[in-house]
Amino acid sequence: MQTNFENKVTETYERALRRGELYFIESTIANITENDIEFEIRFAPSLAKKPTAEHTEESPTKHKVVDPFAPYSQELFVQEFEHHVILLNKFCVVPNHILVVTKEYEEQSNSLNQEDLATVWYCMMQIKSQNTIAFYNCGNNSGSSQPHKHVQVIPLPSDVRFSPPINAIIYKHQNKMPGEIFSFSELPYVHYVALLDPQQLSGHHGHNYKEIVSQYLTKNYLSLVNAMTEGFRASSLTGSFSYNFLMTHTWIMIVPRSSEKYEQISVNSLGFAGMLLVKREEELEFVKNVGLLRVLEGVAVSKDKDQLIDNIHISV
Ligand code: B4P
Repeated sequence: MQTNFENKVTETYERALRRGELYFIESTIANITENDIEFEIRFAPSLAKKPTAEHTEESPTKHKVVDPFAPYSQELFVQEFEHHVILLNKFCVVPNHILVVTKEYEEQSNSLNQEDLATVWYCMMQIKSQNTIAFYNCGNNSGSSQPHKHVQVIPLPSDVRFSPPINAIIYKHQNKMPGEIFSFSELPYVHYVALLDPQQLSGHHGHNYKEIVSQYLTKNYLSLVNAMTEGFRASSLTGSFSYNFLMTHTWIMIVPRSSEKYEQISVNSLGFAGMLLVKREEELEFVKNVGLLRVLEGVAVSKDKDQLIDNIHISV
């Protein structure tokens, strides 16, 4: 049964689509298997025509970039919270793709805070008819195109066993202690994962539920951020860097980034969920030829020590 929130998302989506205020981008899925994981490559040719930045009409010569989230389109508005608004994604590849946007402008390179995670988790919990994944493209090399802080939540198909595809590896490590940080030998790039404790996330905390759960999520998110920061410090290099953060109902993952693109392929957080998006036939062929893990390794930080140093130099 759909919750009020889910109904509002669906109604707003259908109305905005009907009125031409939102674009559903048609795509096809190709699967490729590497290291026993069946990855998904989404091919969305019409996205290649999407403009990459919006400019103000009054001063086109100055190329002032418009913030699409302030003011946001009322047609895409779903719900307001104390610190956030929930909007529908104007250019979605899957229906009901929502954005959790800060009301006050904040940089997309900032860390997530407890309020961000509380709102994102609320949205994920309210979408009951499908599983969801939340993601945060943090920093210039993360695949983000909008600098106003926003976390995204997309519904996942319920009929696919490993959805998102990266679950194929995560399910092999269900014996890990919740909160323990680990990584997978199958993946060639630096990443940090932790399982979430179902007991901590259950609804048995009474009226303090939101506070307790968001504290728990923040603690786990920050421990991944700290593990990543320590990894960089261990190589005696400092500086801010970009990363992708992923969260499902059962695990969280962080992947430091060295660059936005590998050759022509731009990768955002969903690439590391095992769901890469490509916009041109040549890109699809390129990924199939070079290998998807090679593409991901190319935009992340290779586990290879020498490359780790090189990549960190690029990203600071
Ligand atoms: P960012 O964090 O800045 O970047 P992004 O998700 O990589 O999206 P990008 O804009 O680079 O789009 P792309 O063509 O690569 O997110 C900004 C968000 O704001 C995006 O969701 C964007 O669509 C949205 N937005 C922009 N203008 C808006 C407006 N005026 N009002 C409301 N929302 C606005 O990818 C296109 C879409 O496909 C993205 O949403 C992307 O997240 C999604 N996608 C990528 N891989 C996918 C996959 N495997 N499966 C399903 N969806 C996928």
